[in-house]
Amino acid sequence: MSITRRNLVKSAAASTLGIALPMKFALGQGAEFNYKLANNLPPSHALNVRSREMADKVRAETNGRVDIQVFPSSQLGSDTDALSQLRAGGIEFFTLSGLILATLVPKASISGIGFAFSDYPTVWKAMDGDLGAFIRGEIAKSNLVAMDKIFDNGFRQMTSSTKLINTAVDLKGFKMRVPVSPLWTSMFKAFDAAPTGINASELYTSLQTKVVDGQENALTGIMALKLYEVQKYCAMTNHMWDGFWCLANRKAWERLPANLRDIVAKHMNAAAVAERADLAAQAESMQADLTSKGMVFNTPKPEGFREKLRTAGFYAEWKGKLGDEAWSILERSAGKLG
Ligand code: X2X
Repeated sequence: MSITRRNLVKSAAASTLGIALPMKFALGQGAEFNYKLANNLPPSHALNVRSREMADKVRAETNGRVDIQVFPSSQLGSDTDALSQLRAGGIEFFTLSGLILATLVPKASISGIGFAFSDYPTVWKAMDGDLGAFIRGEIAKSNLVAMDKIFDNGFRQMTSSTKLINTAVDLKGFKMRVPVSPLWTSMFKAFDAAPTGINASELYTSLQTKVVDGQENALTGIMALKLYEVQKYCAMTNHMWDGFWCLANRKAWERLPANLRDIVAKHMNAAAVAERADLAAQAESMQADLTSKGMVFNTPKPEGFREKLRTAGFYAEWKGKLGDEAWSILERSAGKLG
């Protein structure tokens, strides 16, 4: 069969509907549980590719009883809105950074402390180990359920439309977008920047209209959100790691019979693990891809940035806020901080 555009369109449509299944199941009709999964990333991001795959597998393995529809790109509302809807039960599943979730679960910030993790093996050991278990315990106190495996968002880099960021001094007064999160705001205040909390849904526009001059995200996010269209420079600061907890509304979760819950959890956790590997594979070419789109990279020395956080009292402040227990779990996982 020759590959025509029409065939391609047809087969793409078929695969998003899960062609292997009877149409009734594929369209979610007749499912006992029609659940929504929201996130803030474009459909092309690995988190969405793996989430759609997860939904197909759940539909297949539950014989169509559980139908999860994935809503990318903040279609159901900004992160702040979607979190409220998740709590109210209007959305059943939501993948969200722990640092944004921290507006509800303060200790979920702990994994984003500046320069805590130096590499991925340390991140996954911590997040799949004691630190992750501690955070999931905190999340559970707020009537949300977090799946065991967190999705990767990546090590974050700083971009700008106006100038290269070489040292912490370059951040002085710099109009920086940060996600709506106490930790993010506090960290960029400690750098002496001028941070503004803006949801991902408004990020591109805020850069385009120069409400802010810069932002920070992992290269995969910069690519997926097309930020290279509105940002010129990228400083490889690796100033923090971030991930997305896959959260469920507790009532919606407990409405699922235990055997179905096990199937959903299994596929959601597998999706997160697969997405981590996708991002790792993409990391090798991402800088070159963004360079070909016109971005200019530099690699600042991290010590000066770290020192700035230390002298601004950032580590002492957050140790106080998060408490000795959380801090010692983090230091046991990641090494001495501050
Ligand atoms: O809002 C962001 O910058 C993003 C997409 O990285 C998060 O969800 C934290």
